[in-house]
Amino acid sequence: MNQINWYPGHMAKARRQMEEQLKLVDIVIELRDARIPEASANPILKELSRNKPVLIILNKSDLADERKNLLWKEAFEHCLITDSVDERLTKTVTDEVKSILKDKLERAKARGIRKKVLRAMVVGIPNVGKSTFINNIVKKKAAKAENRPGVTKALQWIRINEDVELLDTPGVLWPKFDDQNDAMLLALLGSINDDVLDKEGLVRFGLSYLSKIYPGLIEKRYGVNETEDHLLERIAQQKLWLTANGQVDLTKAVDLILKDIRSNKIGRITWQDVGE
Ligand SMILES: Nc1nc2c(ncn2[C@@H]2O[C@H](COP(=O)(O)OP(=O)(O)OP(=O)(O)O)[C@@H](O)[C@H]2O)c(=O)[nH]1
Ligand SMILES: [Mg+2]
Repeated sequence: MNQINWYPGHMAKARRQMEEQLKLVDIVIELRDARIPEASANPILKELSRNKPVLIILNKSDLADERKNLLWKEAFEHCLITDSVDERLTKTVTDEVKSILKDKLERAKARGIRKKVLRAMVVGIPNVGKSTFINNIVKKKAAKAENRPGVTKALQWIRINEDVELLDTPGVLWPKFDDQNDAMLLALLGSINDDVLDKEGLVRFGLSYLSKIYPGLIEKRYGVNETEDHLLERIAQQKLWLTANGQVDLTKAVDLILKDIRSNKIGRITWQDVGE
């Protein structure tokens, strides 16, 4: 499979702007995809936010393995498990932010400084759910959100209440993936523009992982034993995804399986384990 890379111009620009805005913020809220908590950690963001407290949000937890969500939460100092239908999000997030910043706020108060608004920068890879998360917190459609990477193109401040402001940022990746396995996972779950991907390679990679880690799920969804060779071809045959002249239609199979994987039709799956 070819090397995966996707670093369009708006991301480099966003990175520079985020660096500037960082001076103004008290805390960084980093959204990760709960299905790939390590691969969705952006090394650029790590570097940018090194002097700020970071609250990690394991988002899209509704699509991830419930048991593994809890294991992952324990792996981080400050972490919340969320999804886009979480109704208590506003309170949970504001409480957590205030608790993380408690000492800082008390020190400021002791020096006679009354901090008016707390500012948080919301960051994360493309399509992880940053804009949806913010809309959910402010309980209105303040930021544009869509199911494809690269929707947010510019930085935007959004006020939650008199205490807290959030900065929505464009999803950014980094110029080069050192770990191609991470790149495959990001691509598989929709954080990289499909136009630059070898989708068939991705689906084979996905099926191979599923057959090892979640035996049974493939059989349940497609009626094919997961230990078989040529799984992709077997699934297409079993589901009768055929071309006009009766051959298995691999293009169709690839598209349908990729869609199933991204929308958790196969099951709740976490693609990385703690300490891997
Ligand atoms: N199942 C599920 N879908 C979610 C969740 N959060 C967001 N989504 C969906 O994920 C897609 C991307 O959401 P956005 O909020 O646009 O993501 P973003 O991080 O702002 O994306 P960029 O601006 O492109 O970086 C949308 O279709 C959302 O409905 C979640 O917790 N669970
Ligand atoms: Mg967005």
